[in-house]
Amino acid sequence: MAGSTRSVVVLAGGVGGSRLVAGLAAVLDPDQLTVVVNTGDDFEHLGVWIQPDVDTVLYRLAGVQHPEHGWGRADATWAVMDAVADLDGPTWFRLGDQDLATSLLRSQWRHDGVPLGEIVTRLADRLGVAPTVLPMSEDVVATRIHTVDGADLAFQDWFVAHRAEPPVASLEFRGADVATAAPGVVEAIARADLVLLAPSNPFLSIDPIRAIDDIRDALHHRSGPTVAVSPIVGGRALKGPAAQLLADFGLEVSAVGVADHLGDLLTGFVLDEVDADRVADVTRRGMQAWATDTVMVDASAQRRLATWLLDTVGPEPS
Ligand code: FO1
Repeated sequence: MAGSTRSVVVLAGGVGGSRLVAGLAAVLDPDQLTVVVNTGDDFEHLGVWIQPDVDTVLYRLAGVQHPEHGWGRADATWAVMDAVADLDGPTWFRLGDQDLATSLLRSQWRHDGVPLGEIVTRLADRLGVAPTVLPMSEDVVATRIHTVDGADLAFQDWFVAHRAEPPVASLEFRGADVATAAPGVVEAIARADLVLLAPSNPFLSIDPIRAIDDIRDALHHRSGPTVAVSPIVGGRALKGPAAQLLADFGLEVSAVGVADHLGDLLTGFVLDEVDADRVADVTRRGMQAWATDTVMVDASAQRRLATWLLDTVGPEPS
């Protein structure tokens, strides 16, 4: 690891982002890594408060995430969902028994008035997760999907119940205008040698985070490098609706489209090697650009990309 990269902050959302987080956790000491997680996907369901991206990151760092889904837990059993179905309850959002335990405890602590950052810390400690995991805010920020045909959908309703199919006119991060960064977030960004944007959905995972004024300000005012890894490879998202949203919003459906969307935040952008021919198009936009193998097919690929990033895009050795 480059000697000068002592503290790294990574902004992350769902499944794709959590892979890079796992790679960074494998090559950095825990006190060198802070993960700031999107909470725009959070919602109340079956009476419990669910935080999908927080849980995806925690389970991935704990090594207990569901291998196929990427969300929920590897050892998932579905007795509760089966019983809910028997009682004609909602089963469109699949909560495994073990995953439900996380949300039950979270909901109890939330009712007891425990701040969200403390709840995430308790869950991280109990899952044996060593790096610092912070929610972007302790205030509720809810991603709403305004569809082309005029619907105003809650994120999970659009993403899961409607399978992310209705074309999107605009996104709203309801509550972001009055939300503040969770304790520790602004400080971590300000002192970070390197801020990384994981290959998460730029609209659904990164935009809610930068919609919070003091986080956006901290990102704009920091002196060190801020580098994103493209979630679009060869014109396609490896998982999720990022490519479709680029098209819905009239942006180029490519890594360059993502660099355009995130541009004013970034000092650098990493494309996958299949898009190496587009590096010059990104540098023309006034940021550094590199191409490497960004597809993290397994744990060693996660570690390899993390090591490459720390050796290549980190601050110049002092
Ligand atoms: N995504 C689905 O497509 N179907 C599901 O049934 C589902 C259940 C689920 C339960 C807990 C959880 O933490 C995440 C879950 N997700 C499910 C993923 C969820 O929609 C996340 O918001 C995505 O990972 C996007 O970040």
